[in-house]
Amino acid sequence: MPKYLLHYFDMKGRGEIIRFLFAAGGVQYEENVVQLPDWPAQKPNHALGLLPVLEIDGKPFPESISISRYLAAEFGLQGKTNLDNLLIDVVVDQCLFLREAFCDANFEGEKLKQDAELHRKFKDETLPRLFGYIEKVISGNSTGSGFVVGDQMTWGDLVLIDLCDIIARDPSILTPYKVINEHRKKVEALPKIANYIKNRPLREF
Ligand SMILES: N[C@@H](CCC(=O)N[C@@H](CS)C(=O)NCC(=O)O)C(=O)O
Repeated sequence: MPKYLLHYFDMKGRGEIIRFLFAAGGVQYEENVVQLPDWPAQKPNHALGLLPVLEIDGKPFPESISISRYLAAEFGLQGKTNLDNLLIDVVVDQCLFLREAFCDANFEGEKLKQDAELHRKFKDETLPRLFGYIEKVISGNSTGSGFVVGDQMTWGDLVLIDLCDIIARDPSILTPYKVINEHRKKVEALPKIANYIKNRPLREF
């Protein structure tokens, strides 16, 4: 097994999906948790000047989703067919779009903001459209497993629960989405995931 070192901030953010993958894979890794005041000194050490970065045997790789897709392949958390992997990628893309839209409506840099119109648009237009689609994907899974694809959890399921955790800051926002709520409960109850969530540091974002 290679030696893994994750560089990310003391927040869930874009690093949490990588932590979820290590938990789901049952694989050990080390973490350099960067505190914000220390970041300006560390930023020039990273080729893109952004985190997360995962070092694999000392070689650094940026980009949270590229890293996640790689770890999913390494840990057996991809789909079983190319078509399943296509559907996972589609769901992951929808989740990324929703994360951006949610952050635009709620954050100004590190600070919280409340843009009422962006918030309304997110809740009443963007979320129903994209979650409506994702609910159809889950309901349409021919195995009836309740996962995004196939009969086992994949990294697509982890990306979705990670997104739900972020947007559930306002818990009522998820109420209309029965299939997604059931999916979230199911994935969060899987032993390795439940154990990770129970023991992870308390981080709001
Ligand atoms: N597409 C990149 C985006 C990375 C990114 O925007 N990272 C932010 C934190 S979530 C960052 O490093 N910000 C610090 C900075 O801009 O100096 C990914 O998904 O990994």
